[in-house]
Amino acid sequence: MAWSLRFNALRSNALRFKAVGVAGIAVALATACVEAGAPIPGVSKGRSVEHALARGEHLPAAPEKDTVGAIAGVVTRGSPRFAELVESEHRDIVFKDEEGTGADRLMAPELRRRLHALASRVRREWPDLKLRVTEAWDEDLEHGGQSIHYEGRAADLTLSDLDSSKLGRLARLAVDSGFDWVYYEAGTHVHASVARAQEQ
Ligand SMILES: [Ca+2]
Ligand SMILES: [Zn+2]
Repeated sequence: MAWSLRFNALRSNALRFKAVGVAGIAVALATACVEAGAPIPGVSKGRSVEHALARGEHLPAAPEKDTVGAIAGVVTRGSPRFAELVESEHRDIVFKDEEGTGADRLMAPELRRRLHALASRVRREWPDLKLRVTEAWDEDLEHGGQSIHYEGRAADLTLSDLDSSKLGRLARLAVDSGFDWVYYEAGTHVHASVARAQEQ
């Protein structure tokens, strides 16, 4: 049937209508006829979906180390550089702290400043949700290589509802909050890092 061939040719954003019967098919066909760049059905106006980062995308396009600088060394607990880390006790941020050590709350001052700015943007965008930090300073060397986490200059972020469909937008808000390098790294979180203060 002609309509089924056309239906198969629809873009994926229209396929969400496929299960709702004849009326839904009519809507889907109408969608296929509009020009590229038209609003996506089911997405409210002003949602800035076009400004969300795509999964696997990072901004800027340059590699992280070229943007924020390589770590000078791993910061270990009790070392002089450990004393330079600061703690976040922001009430609008959920800290996962699965380690039970409080390490997720510890970070470089320049990271905390951006993190708190992002927490405010998150509350404005989603009043019922909070920013969630699953990792900041990492003393367990779980990130491999010369991770920026080892200096407390990177954070792994989600929202409190763990809804992965919002991560692209969260990544954009991180860019807007002044993080120097933002990566929608995987379906599970956004990684965002900052340059050392003297490099800014
Ligand atoms: Ca953690
Ligand atoms: Zn990370």
